[in-house]
Amino acid sequence: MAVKLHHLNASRSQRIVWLLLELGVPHEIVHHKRSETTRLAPPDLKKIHPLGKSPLLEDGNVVIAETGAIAEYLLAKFDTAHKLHPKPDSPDFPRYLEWIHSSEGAVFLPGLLTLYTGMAGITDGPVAQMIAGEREKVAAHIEAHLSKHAYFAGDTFTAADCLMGFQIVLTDAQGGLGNRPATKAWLDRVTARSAYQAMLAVGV
Ligand SMILES: N[C@@H](CCC(=O)N[C@@H](CS)C(=O)NCC(=O)O)C(=O)O
Repeated sequence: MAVKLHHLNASRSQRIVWLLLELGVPHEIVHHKRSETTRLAPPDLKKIHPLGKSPLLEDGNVVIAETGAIAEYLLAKFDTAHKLHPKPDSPDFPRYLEWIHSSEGAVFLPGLLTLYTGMAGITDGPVAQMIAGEREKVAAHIEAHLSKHAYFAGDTFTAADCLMGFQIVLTDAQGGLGNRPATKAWLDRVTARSAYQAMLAVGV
């Protein structure tokens, strides 16, 4: 039976669409649309999971939320050959894990805060400056990493690139990449992948 992904437009669940396409896992996408006024997900998502947020994955009787958890679930079940995630004894594994979790953690937060403070009209003052500082710190950290490694986990493309992709596309769209040649080169490399292009056709 195909897994079912509940996807919200203009959301981080793009990463799971991309990962499903990279893995070649048979899947069904159920599209949900944000409210034009609140930007929240429609209430029917709460019938599937109490938080009503996307992405949400259904696999038979299993319902799983949280992007990182969904990614780990899919990889454990459908990437037994470890094409898209290093084995625990690989030297790339700790770095891979860190980026997988960073993508919803310290790396994600400044972009989210920029979005919310922008919506609230807070564009200068101490809070805006603090957020700009955090964004700069994160962008410099990513640039330093990608100056030394072709991909987030090392020399090969992994699910960590899918998960980090959304942040970097968002940062780029917010004009936050500045002069970051290694990050730009990585972005060009991964967005040229056929699975990324296929994701754009279904998952935006
Ligand atoms: N930590 C969760 C966050 C999920 C989340 O906040 N999803 C957003 C989409 S980017 C959402 O559903 N927002 C609509 C809402 O909260 O109603 C994850 O990693 O999946």
